[in-house]
Order: sequence, then structure tokens, then C-alpha cells
Amino acid sequence: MGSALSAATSSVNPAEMTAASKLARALIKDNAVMVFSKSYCPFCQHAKSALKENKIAFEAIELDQRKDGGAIQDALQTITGQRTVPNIFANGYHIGGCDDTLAALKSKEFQKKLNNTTKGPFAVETSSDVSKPSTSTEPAAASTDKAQL
Ligand SMILES: N[C@@H](CCC(=O)N[C@@H](CS)C(=O)NCC(=O)O)C(=O)O
Repeated sequence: MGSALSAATSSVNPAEMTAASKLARALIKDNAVMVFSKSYCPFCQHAKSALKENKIAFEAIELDQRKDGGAIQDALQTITGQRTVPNIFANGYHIGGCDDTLAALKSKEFQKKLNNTTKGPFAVETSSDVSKPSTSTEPAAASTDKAQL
């Protein structure tokens, strides 16, 4: 009993997963600082405030406010091994969550990575980016937040 119900739990279909993975990679690559966030998450608020205090502009998307948010979170876990939010990248380098970001800002490692002329591994074009169909899902521009510095 209940097989129909259990079959319906948290299954992201492969096409949605691929699109989410491409979108996550594109956002990381195209934004100097990218914050994957959830609107209600205090750690996300804290990390974003710290970036603003350090006058570091960033792009953020709120995964809880998007239909593909769960798929993006799954993709980030595959890409980085980190499932929690915030999940923060600078110049193609994976910084980590809130604690990691605060520590990296304090030690200036964040700023060092951000200003590094060599981009991090997540800013490197992959074959899956190249093969991205031109009709792919529109990047999340409409739902991204530009940091107000
Ligand atoms: N120590 C982590 C804590 C992050 C955390 O616990 N985030 C919560 C949201 S407030 C989370 O991602 N929970 C799992 C989920 O939302 O799927 C950090 O510094 O970022």
C-alpha cells in the first residue's frame, strides 16, 4: 500500500536535472560572485550581508522561490558535494557556505580568489556547456537579485 505515494516523492526527471545543472554552471561562470540562496535562510541573509559590508557585488537566486530550485540544489550537490545553502562561488572558485564565506572574507582569501587572474575550475567552459542547445531554458535573469551596494 502507498506505492503510488512513495513513487511520487522527490524525483527530478533527467531532463530537468540536466537543465538545472547547465543553469547552475552558467550562473557560476557568468557572475563574479554567485550566491545560491533560500529566501528564509538566516545563514544566507548573514552571508549576503557580509558580502555587502565588504562591498562585494554578487548575484543571488532564491532556490525556494523557483520551480527548478530543487533540481538546482541537487545539481549543486553533485557539482560541489555541498547540499546546504548558501552555496557561494567567487570567480569560478567554490567558497562554500556561510561559515566558509565569513572565514574567507576575514582572512581575505575570498578577495584573493575573486581577484585572481586565473579563474577557478567552475568558470571553465565544459563540453556540456558547449553543447548547450540554443533553445535551452532562459537563464534565471528574471528572478535573480542584484546586490544593492
Ligand atoms: N553551516 C552552514 C549552515 C547552512 C544551513 O544549515 N542551511 C540550511 C538552510 S537555513 C540548509 O541548507 N538546509 C537544507 C536545505 O534547505 O535543503 C553554513 O554555514 O552555511
